[in-house]
Amino acid sequence: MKVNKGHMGSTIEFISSEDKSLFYKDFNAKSQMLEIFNKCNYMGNYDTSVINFEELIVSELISKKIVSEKIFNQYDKNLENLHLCLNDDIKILDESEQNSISVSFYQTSEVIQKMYTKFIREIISPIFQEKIHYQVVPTFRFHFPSQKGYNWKDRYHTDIMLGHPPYEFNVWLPFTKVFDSNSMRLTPLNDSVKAYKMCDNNFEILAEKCQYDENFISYLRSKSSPLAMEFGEFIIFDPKCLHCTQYNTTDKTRISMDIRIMLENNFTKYSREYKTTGRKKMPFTPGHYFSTEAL
Ligand SMILES: O=C(O)CCC(=O)C(=O)O
Ligand SMILES: [Fe+2]
Repeated sequence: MKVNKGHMGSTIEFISSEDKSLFYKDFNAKSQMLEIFNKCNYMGNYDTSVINFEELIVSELISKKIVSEKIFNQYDKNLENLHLCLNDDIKILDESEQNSISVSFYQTSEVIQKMYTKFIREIISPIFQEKIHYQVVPTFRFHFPSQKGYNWKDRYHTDIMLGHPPYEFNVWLPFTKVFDSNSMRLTPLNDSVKAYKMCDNNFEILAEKCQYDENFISYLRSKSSPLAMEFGEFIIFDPKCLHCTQYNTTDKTRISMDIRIMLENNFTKYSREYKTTGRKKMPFTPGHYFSTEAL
């Protein structure tokens, strides 16, 4: 029996047929990735001796008492071995594909917050001609091998189906080497658009097909591939590119950060109001989901 799981039921809702058609006006707007970069994703890198998230994450894990320094040292001070230093219960994933460590990183020390804005200001912002607003609270993901609670098919999604404005850019960066199933799978834009068409551009249908339609899942699997990246690299991708976390069958922990950014002038392009679909209904505007300041 199909139950309302994953993105099913938490997809964007329209308050009227007008709202719906305004949404699709935005959804069908020309891709900014193609306009700016002429491709649906852009890979870049930065100097990890200047922007060193790795050492700050280790200190944060120790100060949050998630791991003890002594045990971490025993496993070569290597974040890829983090799963070996932890009890199983804090690795369990919830329905929104997060574990308690990722959730605890919604609040981080000031040094991490400063490093985050430094990364945006010095690495991401110069890529664009306009200033950018950035997601205030970045998502840190700790993705462990054979994680308990992962009892679903890889759930392909676009953040747009969860209420995000189609004008965002997704930015994703690993703090460990990422490969095979410990990484995120990403689908090119043209294949993602084909997948939307197969679902009549309806996100409830998409959410259902992603979990229960074997042909659809194999279509996406054949078109997508896992990001193979190192600490010090980042990728910016079109928000319409379907992507998913995978069941990690490697023997390495993956730690990554995902954020969304918005060009300063893009807020004026919204044809409707965009809010998170969860309980908080947070607007995707400066001073709420996005930073007040533009860097
Ligand atoms: O890192 C992952 O596995 C998923 C990230 C994601 O969904 C995103 O960057 O929007
Ligand atoms: Fe996502």
